[in-house]
Amino acid sequence: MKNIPLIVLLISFAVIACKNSKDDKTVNNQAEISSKSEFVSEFNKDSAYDFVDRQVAFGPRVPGSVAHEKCAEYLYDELQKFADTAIIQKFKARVYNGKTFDSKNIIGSYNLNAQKRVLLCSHWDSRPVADHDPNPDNRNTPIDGANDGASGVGVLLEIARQLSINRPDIGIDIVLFDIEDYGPPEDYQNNSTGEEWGLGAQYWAQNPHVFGYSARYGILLDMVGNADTRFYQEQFSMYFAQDVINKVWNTAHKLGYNDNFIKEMGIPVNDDHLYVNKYAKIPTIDIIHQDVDSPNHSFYEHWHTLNDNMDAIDANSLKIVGDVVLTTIMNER
Ligand code: AHN
Ligand code: ZN
Repeated sequence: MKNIPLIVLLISFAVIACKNSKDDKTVNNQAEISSKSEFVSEFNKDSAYDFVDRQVAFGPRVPGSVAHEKCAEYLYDELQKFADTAIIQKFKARVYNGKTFDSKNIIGSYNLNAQKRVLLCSHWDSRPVADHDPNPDNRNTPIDGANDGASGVGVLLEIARQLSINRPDIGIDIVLFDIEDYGPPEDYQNNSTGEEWGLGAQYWAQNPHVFGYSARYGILLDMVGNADTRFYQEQFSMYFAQDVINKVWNTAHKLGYNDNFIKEMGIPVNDDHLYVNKYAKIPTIDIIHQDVDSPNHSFYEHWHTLNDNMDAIDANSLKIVGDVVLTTIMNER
């Protein structure tokens, strides 16, 4: 008779103990959910499309042109509206044929005093020649660069606008590089070193806008606006910043963008991120469309042709990239 209450007592303790541990777990999970996965992107695809359109409307943003000058003012004004500070970094760039251009990297920053920072970048100039155009008569004509240039900048301007509404916990620097696309034409006969591209990024990476500048990581956007985007894991990004690739592609898959962010190795691309990795030593990835079946260097089909115009831009693609990048940075603490 004496033992029965003891057993009952023990069982009750066990039940209570079990219940408590379950409750604790539930509480912990809820705390985790509310502090971490709460962010839902409100990236607006029409707004992003409009930011692309506005740049293209100036005409080709070729270094030395009036359109280039006017577009620089526009980009600076937009960043000044949305970021805590905006600055223009002026420099002279010498291109492959010996010509020199007054050039401008345009930079918008949030939370200037934050130690933890992320760099977002894209190039804003457009190519002076359509050297890959199917029609030989077009090959000396400057391109709109709706995808090659304006798309990445359009996504970053919409991200800038979003960050002005819903502020990030960390520091963010949006750097729009000038004079990426003044590399030698396809038929250029002289030797080239490969370093004739990405001149704005080369300058910034060796002369950052803030002395001793660093960031945890960087994300470069290049050709992110065509329909049916396919982002493979670009090879220099894998070499320098595999953790960043994993973080971004995992975020994309959580958002359901598995068909656009493909977890397979792409080709290496000599792009702005290479210099940010090499000179600024910031692990930086390149989100860039690659068409592994295309004859046109695996880039998007209208790459360096006159068809790289607004007709080639799909707002849904801008949204996919925008959601992924914005969600990635908003989940940083
Ligand atoms: C080369 O073709 C060597 N680099 C391509 C980088 C680029 C040009 N991205 C856009 N336009
Ligand atoms: Zn280009």
